[in-house]
Amino acid sequence: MSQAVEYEKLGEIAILATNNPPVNALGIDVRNGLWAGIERAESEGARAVLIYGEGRTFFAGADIREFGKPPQDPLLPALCDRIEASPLLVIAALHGTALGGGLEIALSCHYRIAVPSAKVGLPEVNLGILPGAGGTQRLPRLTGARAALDMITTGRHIPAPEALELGVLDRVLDGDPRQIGLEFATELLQSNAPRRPICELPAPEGIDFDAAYDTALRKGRGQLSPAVAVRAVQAACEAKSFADGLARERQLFHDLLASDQRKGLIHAFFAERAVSKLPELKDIAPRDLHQIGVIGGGTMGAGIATSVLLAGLSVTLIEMSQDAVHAARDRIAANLSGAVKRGKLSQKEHDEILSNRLGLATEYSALGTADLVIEAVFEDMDVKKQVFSQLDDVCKSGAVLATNTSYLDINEIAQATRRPGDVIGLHFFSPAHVMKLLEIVVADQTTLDVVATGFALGRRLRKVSVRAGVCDGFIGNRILNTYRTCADHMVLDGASPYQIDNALTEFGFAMGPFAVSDLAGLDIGWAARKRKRAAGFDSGVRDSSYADKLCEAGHFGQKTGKGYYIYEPGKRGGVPNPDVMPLIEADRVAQDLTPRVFSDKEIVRRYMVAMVNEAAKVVGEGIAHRPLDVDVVLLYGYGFPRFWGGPLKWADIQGLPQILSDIRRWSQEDPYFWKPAPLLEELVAKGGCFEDLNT
Ligand code: T1G
Repeated sequence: MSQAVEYEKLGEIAILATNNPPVNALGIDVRNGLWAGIERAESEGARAVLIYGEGRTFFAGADIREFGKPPQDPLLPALCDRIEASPLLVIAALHGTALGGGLEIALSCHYRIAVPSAKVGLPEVNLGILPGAGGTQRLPRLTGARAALDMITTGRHIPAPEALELGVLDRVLDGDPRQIGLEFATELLQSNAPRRPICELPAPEGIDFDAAYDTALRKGRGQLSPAVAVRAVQAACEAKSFADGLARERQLFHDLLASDQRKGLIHAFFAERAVSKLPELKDIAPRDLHQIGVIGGGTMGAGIATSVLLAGLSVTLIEMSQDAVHAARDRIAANLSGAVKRGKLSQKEHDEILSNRLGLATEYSALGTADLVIEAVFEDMDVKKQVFSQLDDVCKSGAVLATNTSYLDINEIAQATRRPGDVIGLHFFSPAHVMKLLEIVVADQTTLDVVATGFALGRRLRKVSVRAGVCDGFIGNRILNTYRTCADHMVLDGASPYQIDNALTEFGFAMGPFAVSDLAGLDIGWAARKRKRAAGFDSGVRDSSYADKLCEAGHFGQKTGKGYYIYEPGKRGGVPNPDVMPLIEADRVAQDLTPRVFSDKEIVRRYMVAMVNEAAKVVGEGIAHRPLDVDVVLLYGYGFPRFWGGPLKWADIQGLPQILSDIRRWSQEDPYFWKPAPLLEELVAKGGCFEDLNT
């Protein structure tokens, strides 16, 4: 009997208790244990079997780490069929999250009971696959095709009371899973309840599956698994037999298992969990975090304060004047009202936060007791230095001094204090109370416990925190600057901003680079270009003026209703601004450039290769310690399509040698922009890939 599954017999009931921390994943030991347990119960004359999980949850699914490895029998589908076919009454008692293969095991049982806080779901589409152990065939027989499709194509975790209503569960009862399971099993035996194998239920009524398929494809924006899962549920309704439906599910499951999207999505699953695990922080305790200070109540400052308040901490926000204090309070109140509207906060909590946990002041002395202070003032080095020297004077010893700068040199800011070891970058993304990404920027003298404190804050704020080193733009903005420049170059050479945006949304981005610029505000790029021009461009940099002309005309994008697109109030998205192409054509003429035709394929390739090349430089220079850090930054901060796993996972899937040869070919036309990253050359030379550097 495997160690992972404990067997016990109480009267007529055999009990199979699984203990495979952290989430009772259905790895080979668990599968063997369950199979052997069923057989033993049958051989020892039990009348019923109770299956439940020890620890924090029922089975949270197949063991994802086994994907891509040689399969080991018994496989999950066979185990589910074995459980369902048992002549004994099999009952599952659920708590925590019964997900994927975990719910499929429960569906192969004859009765299901759960504690009220339990959740059930089939989230396989989020891993680029579909439920492959009968979930697409058994669930619709209980809930009907429409409800099953909603669960399977969204991957939603359904609370137990709703699952009871849907017919997935037979009973919801408070208590310990083992106890409520035993009571339910006893009651079923006493009432001679029949076995109820779901496979014997009639096929559910069909719906318009072609329409459901198209909807899933459209919503997936290039991700295939939800749409393919529709075809599996269709088989549950249309197949001649349950076995035929299972076979169809299996075939579709294997198609997706072999797909690049599965590799990308599973990489994203583990990468987003690995980014906060830094070997250098093992055994390093973070400093205490109770009272947080925020300097500056503009959009970013107010968003950061909101994020901190929503995490249950107290905030003291400093602004220059009473008017600015009131404006900051209004912004925070508006953010919190938004959370009330989204059901994330009750009105009572809203009021309690504003009256008890938000302090507002104009004097820095109000920060004397703060454990950590986040500065979010105007992006100017002199202003930042002045703020940090004041913080140095007023903050208690041991306070962490953080800056939200998105590109300035944090080493230089730290030098404005007598405690550079306490200075760190906490780079939030706008809107800070919504965006999950937090770049934790470690300066040369930042101490490890201050880094640990940054990650501790990130956990409290439910952020995905990624460590970054100091350079212009850290990880995300530095790489953005490169692929954005590549887009500008393609425009000068003949592509239109609209063709580029379409090609990249087809590739899977929520928005193309020009629509993103309109959203962020064209004035930000304009200010950056002016700053760089003032500093003097390197020779070889290609400059363009069409974007400046748009700004000089007062068109800053969505905030002015006009940019690359024209936006009508109340309407989603914009229509191309007819003034843009003439500006671009004039720029080409002025630079004596002959436009050429770009295919969508070439546009995506150049854009992605530019991103990968700069990302390889960022890893090569140690700004990002691992390629997965870059992938997670782009996934959570820059709308990178999750099913590709991130730019460096995409690169590994595409193949590094071809990427390097593209760069070398394009460097003949633009040797300044297309310089191959040394790390990329090194990896290609030794036949390696970025994944090798993720361990
Ligand atoms: N396999 C292996 N490891 C897993 C795992 C799994 N299914 N689920 C979680 N872990 C690890 C995770 O990597 C982390 O490890 C630790 O457990 C805690 O997780 C045929 C084929 C259950 C809601 O998609 O959604 O069944 O980082 O940090 O925030 O149809 O984990 O500590 O080393 O996420 O409390 C379907 C995936 C599989 C569920 C808990 N199941 N897991 O969230 O903790 S496919 C899923 C989750 C399948 C069949 C198919 C969440 C969670 P480490 P955590 P959490």
